Order: sequence, then C-alpha cells, then structure tokens
Amino acid sequence: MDSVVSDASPGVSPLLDDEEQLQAWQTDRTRAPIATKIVVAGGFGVGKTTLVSTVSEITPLQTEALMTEASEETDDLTDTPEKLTTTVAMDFGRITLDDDLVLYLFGTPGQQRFWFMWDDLVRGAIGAVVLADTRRLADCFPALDYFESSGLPYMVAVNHFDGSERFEPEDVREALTIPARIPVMIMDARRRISVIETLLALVGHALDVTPEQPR
Ligand SMILES: Nc1nc2c(ncn2[C@@H]2O[C@H](COP(=O)(O)OP(=O)(O)O)[C@@H](O)[C@H]2O)c(=O)[nH]1
Ligand SMILES: [Mg+2]
Repeated sequence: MDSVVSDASPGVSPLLDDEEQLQAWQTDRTRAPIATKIVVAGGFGVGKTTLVSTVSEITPLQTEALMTEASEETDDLTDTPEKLTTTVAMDFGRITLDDDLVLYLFGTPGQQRFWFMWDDLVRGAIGAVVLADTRRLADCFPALDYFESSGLPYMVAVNHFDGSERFEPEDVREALTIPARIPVMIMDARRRISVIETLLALVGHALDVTPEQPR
C-alpha cells in the first residue's frame, strides 16, 4: 500500500536492492569469516563426543543418553566398560581459528541404527574426520566406506587411548587399506592442540582436493 511508504523520499528504495547502497564492509570478502562444516565420524566409543567437547567454544550440544539394558544388545561395551552414556543423535560444537575461519563440528551418532541420518548430516560439509581406535580398528570401516563412496574429502585420525599400543600412521594405513591420498594422523581427542592440528589437516586436505570454484 502506498500510504505505508509515503514518508520515504521519492526514488529511494527502502530495500537494499541497489548494489551501490552496499557498504564497503559488506562486500570486503577478506574480512568476512568463513564458516565451514566438518563431520566427525567413527565407531562407537572412539572419542567423537570427547573431540567436539575438547575444542568447542560454545557449550557443545550433546544428546547423550544414559545407556540402559535396552541398548545392551546393540552397543558393545566390552572394550569401553567405563562408558555409561551414548550419543543418541549427534554432537555439535563450534571453533574459531585465526579469527576468520569458523568450523562447525558435527559428530555422527555411532550406532548402526542411526545410519539414515548420515546423508542429512554430511550435506554442505567440506570434509570429515574418521576417528579410529586401534583396539577396535574395524569399527571405522563403515565410516571409511561411506566417505570413500560419497566422495566427501576425509582423513583418518587415530585417537590414541592410554594403555593401548601405539602405532605409526603407516601401520594403521596398511591395516585399514587406506589410499595414499588420504591423510592419517595419530592424535588425542582430549588434547586441544592435538584436535586443532587434526582439524587444520582436514581443512588443508579438503582445500587440496576440492577444485577451486570460479568466481
Ligand atoms: N584414555 C582415553 N580415553 C578417551 C579418549 N577419548 C575418549 N576417551 C574416553 O572414552 C569414552 C568414549 O568417548 P566418547 O567421546 O563418548 O566416544 P563417542 O561414542 O565416539 O562419542 C569416554 O569415557 C571418554 O572419556 C582418549 O583419547 N584417551
Ligand atoms: Mg558420542
């Protein structure tokens, strides 16, 4: 209705539809933070929730549920007897690197029964970290298969647990038959520096393998 906008000077649109009205700071791409999405995957109890919590600058959204006897059949606790909770949906956290690189971390639910969520979870992600535990290496096969066939850049991060045998990255690569182009790192999900190194390695790898978009 005309009467509603009658106060505006003639010829000046109240909406920012004219490019000349944009301020310099709105178009200076070097200043704008780049937000990216990273998926953290891997088997049950491998340290996904720990990794996200270690670095998140916001209170990580966790949907842990106390494990009950109902999940005894599905969630194998033989190697993680200390684990009393399980992530029923996903972990979510955020970390800002270098002031202008914002990483949003999405942990996948480990259990097989949540596979249906993965396609939604990885949409828009630049890459994935597949966490592996050398005590149960085979647990990360489903995640490796998923990212290998989906084409999303990924890397393998071996979360070293105290008391478990320490392996070299190349030993893990061989054991899991990980292609030479995929980075493999040994890290510790409880240590902030270690997690940041891992995330930076993934971002670097994703940039290496993703063709540059024409501007
Ligand atoms: N010793 C040791 N324990 C860890 C490490 N990472 C995780 N944990 C413990 O292992 C258990 C499972 O980790 P969690 O992050 O919940 O695994 P998720 O199922 O992959 O989310 C928790 O009790 C953690 O405290 C690690 O690097 N070293
Ligand atoms: Mg978890």
